[in-house]
Parts: sequence; structure tokens; C-alpha cells
Amino acid sequence: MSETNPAATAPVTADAAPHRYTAAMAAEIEARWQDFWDAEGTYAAPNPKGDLAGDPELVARPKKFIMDMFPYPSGAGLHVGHPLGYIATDVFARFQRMTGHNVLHTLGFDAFGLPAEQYAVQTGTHPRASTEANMKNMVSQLRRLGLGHDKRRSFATIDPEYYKWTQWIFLQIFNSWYDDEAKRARPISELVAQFDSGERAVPGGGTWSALTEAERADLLGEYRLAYASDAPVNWCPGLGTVLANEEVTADGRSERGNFPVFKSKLRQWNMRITAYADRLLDDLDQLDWPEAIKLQQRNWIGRSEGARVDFPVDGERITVFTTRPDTLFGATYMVLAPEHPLVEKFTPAAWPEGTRDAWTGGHATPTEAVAAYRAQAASKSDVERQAEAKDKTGVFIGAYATNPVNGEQVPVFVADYVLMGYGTGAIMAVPAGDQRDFEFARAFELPIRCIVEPTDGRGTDPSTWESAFASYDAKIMNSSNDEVSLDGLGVVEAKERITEWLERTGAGAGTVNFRLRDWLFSRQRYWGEPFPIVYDEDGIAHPLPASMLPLELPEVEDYSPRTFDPDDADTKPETPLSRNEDWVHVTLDLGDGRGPRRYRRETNTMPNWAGSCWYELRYLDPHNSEQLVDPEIEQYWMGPREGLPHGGVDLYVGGAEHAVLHLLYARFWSKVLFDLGHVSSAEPFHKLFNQGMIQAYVYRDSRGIAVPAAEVEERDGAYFHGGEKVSRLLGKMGKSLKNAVTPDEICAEYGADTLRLYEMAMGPLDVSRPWDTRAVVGQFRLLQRLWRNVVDENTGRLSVADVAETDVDADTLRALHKAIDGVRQDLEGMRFNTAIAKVTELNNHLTKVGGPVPRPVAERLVLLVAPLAPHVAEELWRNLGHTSSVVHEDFPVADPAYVVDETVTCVVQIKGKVKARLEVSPSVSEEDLEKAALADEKVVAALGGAGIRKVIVRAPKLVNIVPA
Ligand code: ANZ
Repeated sequence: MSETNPAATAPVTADAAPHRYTAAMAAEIEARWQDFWDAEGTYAAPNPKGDLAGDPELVARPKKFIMDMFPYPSGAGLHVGHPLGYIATDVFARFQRMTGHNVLHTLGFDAFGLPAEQYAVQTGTHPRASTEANMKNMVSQLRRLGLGHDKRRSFATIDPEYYKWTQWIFLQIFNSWYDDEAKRARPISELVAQFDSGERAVPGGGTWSALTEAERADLLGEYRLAYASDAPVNWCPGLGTVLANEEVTADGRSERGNFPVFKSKLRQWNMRITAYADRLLDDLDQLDWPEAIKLQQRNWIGRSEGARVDFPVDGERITVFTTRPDTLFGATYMVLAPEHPLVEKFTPAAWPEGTRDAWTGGHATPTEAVAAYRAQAASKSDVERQAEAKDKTGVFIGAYATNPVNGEQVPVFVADYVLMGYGTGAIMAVPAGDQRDFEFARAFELPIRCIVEPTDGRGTDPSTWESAFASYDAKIMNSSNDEVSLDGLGVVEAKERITEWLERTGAGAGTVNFRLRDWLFSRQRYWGEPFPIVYDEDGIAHPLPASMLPLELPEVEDYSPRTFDPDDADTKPETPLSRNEDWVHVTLDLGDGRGPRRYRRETNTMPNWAGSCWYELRYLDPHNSEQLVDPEIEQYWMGPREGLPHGGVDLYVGGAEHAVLHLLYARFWSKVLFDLGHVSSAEPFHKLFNQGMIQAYVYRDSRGIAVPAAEVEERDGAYFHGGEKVSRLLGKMGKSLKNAVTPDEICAEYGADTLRLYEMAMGPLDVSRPWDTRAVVGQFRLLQRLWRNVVDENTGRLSVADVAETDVDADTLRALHKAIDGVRQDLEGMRFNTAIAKVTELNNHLTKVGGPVPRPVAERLVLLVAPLAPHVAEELWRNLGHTSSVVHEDFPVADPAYVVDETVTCVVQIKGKVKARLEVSPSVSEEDLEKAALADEKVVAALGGAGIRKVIVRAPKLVNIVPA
């Protein structure tokens, strides 16, 4: 059977009863209420002030800001997997509205980025044109779902009025520095004042006033939170752009496009996110996020405690970072990363006497050997270099360093297993304790000294070992000099003692190292925010004054990126904006007292992450053209309060794939804006929830090519496409796998309320689940029964019994109040699937009882359904005679008198004789019942200390105990 064959469901839509709930009726009801809600502004959330100010009674309520990760308007449109999260937040938002909150819920578009540009290149359409067409399509798809968005607050990141503020934030970041003592960002002008007054020494001596403009710019560049630098960056010739570390996969390829990525030295913009490493780590503790995401952020930030140790070399020194300073006595050689800036300085013209052949790589001089090795290392990715299994390569640079702890001369190598981007780019090698060092030492005939007592029986002679020995439980040995002895200590104590010695003698110090690198912030793209930066004739960067924002993207003839042979590491990026000479070269008066001058614009653009770094703030005050966000409005929706120590959005729902990209970047921007006093919230998203994925079956023919799922037929448990047998596997849903089901199809067949219910009923929200079009009808039938319980299908008239609650039978009242209690708790806890199960149960109960449903029950049933299936609820609510929207009604509250479980009597027998009776819940588990029976006084007494051979439990009514 086809997955979306309309014939399969025809019987439920073609119907005799003229007022039955059908797809056609759903379509009519849904369109009508959607128009009504739009016209009435039903979902408008009032601000405390400004252009969106509104009903003071609503403003006075506690607020809830409920947000989705906004979509990228892809040309493929939505499939039923996309709205899963949007429906969930909508249900939750509606529930919050009905429980006394002022709820902000809206949706915008993240619309800069690569796909639009690639599509533009393929088709010759301008990225703006295709992006806008895609957004239009998505807006209508989303509208059909009846999402209760405050549409006044929607925007796209490509709107100049929006990216004006993205650029403005860039300028704030550019114009600030991180004060390590105060542990916060401060305006760069305050740093200048410190240099100028002498309060802070100008590095290298001299005074601020004696520095040239270029020298000042360079010095400030060392401090600015947004800075340009020439560091090695991830260059991806296949995409024609540089990438952030977060955009490079574990095997050294671009996350998008899967092209090789190389390290290349290019002048690029960076964000000094590393300054915030500690705070980004610490504040995680207070966020209500899934542990898995917190862990990914912690690992990405990668805090390592250890020590910095200096190894003298000819009056200079090599500084290493180690997490194991306790193994210093076992350091028998050193390694510098091939790119380490000191390599040249320490490499002599000739091999020193006694150099082993194995160390030279067959080269006549150290200079030659190092040059050849560097060239070889440059062609490898970091991951290839670090691979545990690979043969260790390297060359001796012809120099020796002094191990500070024992004065030994240890040879210095370059080897690619040491990375420039981590620690200090140099290590002390301890072959006995580190496997990579062990393998290297074996390959290069270097000494291996046993400095921890192996606990695995291998003995203390490393020449007999097959691997390094690593354990935190072992004791240190062979590790003492005249001043310090680590022998016999455990690792933790030894670390402390040696660190203290290093600090006392000045040979080193305890330190913390982070894995996190600064965020590479420029891209060689057209379709992104232009940088509000110009360069003067001396190449000094100047920020544009805020009055010149937004700096709009110019129209260009050719917006395609220049891409290259994906494997050619020696290529250089070219920015599309640089092709527009008139835009690039300008005469401007920056208002800095220098008058009009010639400038060259920055032609890189910002990465597509920029726009999503602060969008939650724009939702608050979307039309503000004077300020980023009005402080009072920001404080109202985002400010810290009880349960929200750093403030932020109350609920943020989206995919788990953004753990270290968007979520880390957005937290960083928040903290900078907080430090600079622009916002009161130091965290953007207090509670995060990751929804699961909707999966779909992928059908493949014998060649492994996906065939359209809608054309596949099932016969006797096998699947066929055009007569050919095909395989079936669960996978992603999407155009490329030819298994996409669109919300439009389902809405046409059943209506949006059914789609909403089905998506919410499929399983717990955080779990992935397979889509099954054939199962959707189950929720449609629920709505039909609901309808039938309130409206007469033949006359279309209300069919409820106008009686008082006191006249309702006790069973029904119990069913009602239990449902209210359960649904309330489930909606609050985002367990939408179990909430639907409880609504279904109540509805079935009413069907079973038969007769007209008492009005007090019918009304509350409709209210319970309202967050989940808002259109049908609104329609029934009005049918019940109400004149105001169900959206703002109060959610029912259960009467506790009916919620307490009834009990049943459980008989406890010993050897078949009744010894006790227990009152227990009818749903008691066998385990609990057994425990309760064995703990009962009478049972204990009757057993009289005898052991138990067997307990037979038949919950909830019987426990039979057989004594030993
Ligand atoms: C001596 C030592 C002895 C080390 C031992 C380990 C075990 P984490 O935990 O990830 O911070 N290291 C330091 N910088 C490096 C670089 N740029 N490239 C490759 N390796 C580097 O790892 C820190 C450890 O990784 C450091 O501690 C250093 O080796 C190595 F039994 O120093 B260790």
C-alpha cells in the first residue's frame, strides 16, 4: 500500500451524516479561525511599553517567552518532520496562555547562508529573490498549521533593519576588550585611557602618546574582542571560503559539502570567545539544558588543568603545556609543532656531533630536514596528524633543551603529532606515560624512563614494555632531585608538589588550558552581513559610525564565490564583494575629526551564525530603530528572576546538532552584551529542549538508489516499486531520499488539527519516531468522536445536556477530573503524547456512557483539547455559546476530591489462608504490592520469622505467600 494513497482513507471522509467532522469541514473551520485570529491579533503579546504596548492586565501576568530555533528558508519547503518542534512549542505556549501567562511566541527566518547562494549560482537568480520566494512559501505552509505566533514580531535576518543591529553588535564587540581582573568586557576606550595615563604599561616600554597610529591599532588589536589576525585558519578551497573550527568535522572536512580543509595563513576576522571560556563553562551549571548538550559544550571548551614548564635552550626557552607535570622526570625529549615560530630560531646550520642517523630523516643539514618535514606536515589535516594508529614521524632540529628538574640535555624534534593550535604548540615527551611519545621514542631510539610504578605486573624495565603505562592510581618513582622528591606519591599529590616547586624556582607555574579557540568570523561569501569596517590608506581598520548603519549589501553582477580544486591547498580565497570596485573604494567622513578620506571597505562577510546570535532580542522589540532593544522591554521578557538566575528565554526548542555552534556563539554574544550593559540577561536560553527527529522509510532498488516512497506497494510483507522488489530501511525524511511527506498533503487529507495531534501523539517529544501516514487517521477519528460528543452529526446542533455539575454521575466526574489533572501535568512537563492519551480516554468514556454529554464536562473537554487542536476547540467553544476566544480561557483545574485514586482490597494469604487485607491502588505494580504485603504487621506476625520460599502476586487483588 502506498504511504500517501488518498484512496486508503477515503471511507473516513466520504460520509452520510451531514454534520460529521470531515476533512472538508476541518479545512473550512481551520481557514475561518486562522483568518479570525489574524484579524483580531489573538496571539499578540503586549510589551510593557513602546509600539507593541498593550493590555496592562496581560502585561501584569508572569511572562513566558517560548521560542523555536528559527528555520532556514530552504527551497525544498517543509516536510512533516520540520514542524514537530513548532507544534510542540505552540501547544506549550497555548497551555501557558491558558494558565495565566503573558506568552511571547513568534517565528522569524534565518535567511543568510550558503544554500541560497549555491542555488543562486546554479540558477542565476539573486539570492534575495530565491530566499524571499522560499520564505513566502514557508509562511503559507506554517500558517496552515494554526501556529499561534505574534506575527508583528517576525522578521528575517536579511532585513537591513535587522542586520543593522547585527552590524551594530559587531561594532560593540570590536570596540571592547576583556578585563581579566574584572572578568568582564569593557569599552576599548577605557583600555586606551589606562595606557594613556600609564596605569597600564605599554608593552615593550614607551608611552601611548609616542606610539604611531599603526602601532596603537596593532596594540589594541591584541585586546579587542573582534580582531583581525594572520593566524593559520581552516581554508576550504572546495567551498572557496574559510571556516570556523566548529564547522570542520572530526575528520578534517567541511561540515557542509564534505570538502577537505587545510590550515592556511590568511588575514581574517576573529571573535575572542576564548576570553569567556571560564564563564561559558561555569554558567552552564545553572541552565536547564539536556545534560548531553552541556557535556558537548564542556568538552568543546575543554578545560585542562596542568602546568606550564620552561625548558631553557641557549638563553631562550621552550614553554610546554602539560597535564602531567608529575612526569617531568620522565621527559626524555621534546617536540615542537612543525609550525612553531621558534623552530627556525633553534635550528642550527649543521648537525651537532653525535646526532643519530635515525633522527635526521636522511638530510644533510637540520635546515633542510626541517623544511622538508614542514612541507610534508602542511598537507595533512589535524586529525590525520593526531591519529593514534599512524606511524610517528618527525625530525631532530639539531638543538637540545634543558630539563629543568634534572638538568638533562634533551633533544628537540619537530613532529606532526603535536599541534600548533593547542596548549603552547610544544610538549615535553614522556614516553613511559604517553602512548604517542612511547611509539615515537621506539621509532627514534630515545630513552624511556620508568617514572610510575606499573600496577599491572609488567615490571619497571621499559625495554620490555609494549606500550606506555598510564594510571592515576600508581605511585611515582625515579623522580627526585636535591630540592624535591615525588617518589612514593600518588599522581594528585605529586602534581601539587612539583607545581609548587616549579613556581618556587620560576621554572613554570600551574595553569589552565582550554581547547576552545577563537571564533573565525569572516567568510568569502556574498550572501551575508557586510562588516561595518573600512581600511584607510595605511591599512588601519576603522569602524563605521553607528549612523552609517545598516551598511547594505551592494548589488553585484556576480555573487558566486570563487571555488577551487578541493584538494589544492595552495589556493587563496577571493571575496565576491571585492568585485564591486565602486562599493569597495569610498570617500567617507567617519566623524572622527579626520574629515572626508578615501577608504577601502572590508569585503568579507559575516558567517551565517551571526544573525542567530541575538535574534531572541529582536523578537522583544522588533521595530526599534533607535536601540538594540529597549532595556525595560528586555528586562520584562528576559531578565533574571527566581528560577532564571541568568535570565533568558523560558523555553527554547530545536535540534541537538547546534550544541557547539549556534548555542555557544549565542551565549558568547549574550555575555558581551550583558557586560557592556545593553541587556540584563547573561544567558540567552534558560531552558533548552531537543526534539527528536521524524524518520521515514527509505526504499531502495537493487542498485541502491532511493525510489519514491509514495509509489511503493506492499505485498505480503515485501515492498515493490514498478514490479521490482525494493528494500526498506528507516532513515531521514527529505527530498533527496524521495520519502518526504509534506504537511500540506496531510492538512488537505485530514486538516491541521489532526496533523498536530498525530505529531504530538507519536511518542515522547525528545525521541525520534518513524512517520506512518496510515496511522494519522487514528487522530482524525479522535476528533470525529470529540465532535460527535458535542455536536449532533445529523442536525449540526449542540447536543450537550444543560445540567449542573452536581447532576453529573460520579464515574464521569472522576474520569473528567483525573483527565484534567493528568493533562495539566503532562502539558506542563511537555509530555504531549500522554496528554493526548488522557484526552482520548476521557472522550472514550463519554462515548461509552452514551447520551448527551453534560455541559460542564463537554466544556472542560474542549478546553483540555484547545492547546493541542486549537481550531476544532475554538469552533466547539463558540458552538457551546461562548463569545470570546478559547485561546484566552482559563485551563480547567481538577477538583482534588475526584482525583484521589479509588482503592481495591487486596487479600494476603499464607499457605492459602487469608491473613491480611490491604487497601491498594488498582494500578499498583506487582513489585510494590509484594513489598506492601511482606511489610504488613499481620503478615509479619503470621510468618513468625519463617523464611519465604515463594510469593505469588496477582495485582491488585491477591498475594499468596509460601513460607520456607
Ligand atoms: C606530558 C605528559 C605525560 C602528557 C603523560 C600526557 C601524559 P589534554 O588533556 O587534552 O589537555 N599536549 C600538549 N600540547 C599538545 C599539542 N599542542 N599537541 C599534542 N599534544 C599536546 O592533553 C594535554 C596533554 O597532551 C599534555 O600533557 C601533553 O602531553 C599533550 F604521561 O605532557 B602531556
